[in-house]
Amino acid sequence: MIHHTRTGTALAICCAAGAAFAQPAELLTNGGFESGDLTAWVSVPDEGAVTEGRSEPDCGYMNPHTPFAGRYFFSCAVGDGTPPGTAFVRIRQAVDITAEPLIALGNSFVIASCRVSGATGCNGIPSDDLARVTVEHRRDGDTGDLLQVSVSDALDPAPGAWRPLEVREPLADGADTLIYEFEGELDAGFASIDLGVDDTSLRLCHADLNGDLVVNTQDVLQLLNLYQSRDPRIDFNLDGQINTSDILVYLNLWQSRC
Ligand SMILES: [Ca+2]
Ligand SMILES: [Ca+2]
Ligand SMILES: [Ca+2]
Repeated sequence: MIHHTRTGTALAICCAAGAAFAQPAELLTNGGFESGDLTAWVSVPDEGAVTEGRSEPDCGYMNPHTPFAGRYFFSCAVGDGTPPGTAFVRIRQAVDITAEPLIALGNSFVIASCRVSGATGCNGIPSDDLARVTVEHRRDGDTGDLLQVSVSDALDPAPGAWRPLEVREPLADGADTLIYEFEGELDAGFASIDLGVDDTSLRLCHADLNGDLVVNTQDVLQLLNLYQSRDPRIDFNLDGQINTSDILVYLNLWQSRC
């Protein structure tokens, strides 16, 4: 979250022991599924459901059955065997970013992430099925021009373990809508897998000042260069002036690596 922060306030945030640093805004609604239903999400095809963690036998539909966080997660059966399933499942959410601050900075980037788990069928054969996160950058709404697609590496959802899946990409110029999509896909030769997804997240981040998609000390050096020239792009508190307040706001972003 970008705050319109005065120097004194920023100093207090910066220097208070144990104080929380500014965090970028979470753009997804119901990203942890804690409403207990698929509010804000679209499921394609309609083969999955929000599931409450509970104790069940170690094989069968709705494994894994323990959420990564909270009480609820999204679970789906991907398969071509019995009972009939589907070779893929997707959940999608479109996000309007026109009201987000600082997206004109030119070096903003997108982080999309989730936690994924899997479970093998009752035969115990390890699965080699895939999961990935995709973000579409669009202009003129969620059915408008497709500007860019960001895709994570595919992940084998190891049985029982929640594993992170993440994509970082520059925000396409002119994008006003982002479409977050999680996809689980059955690998050829296997009959079925149960996938769990939780802790989904989509954020716009601004701390990568040199545009290499990594936030490290090189970006702080770049900040000092831009500060010396009073570059208007580092007006991080959006007050029309370039001063130490902007440095403090940036350091909060930098601390969160976003
Ligand atoms: Ca959850
Ligand atoms: Ca960087
Ligand atoms: Ca400023």
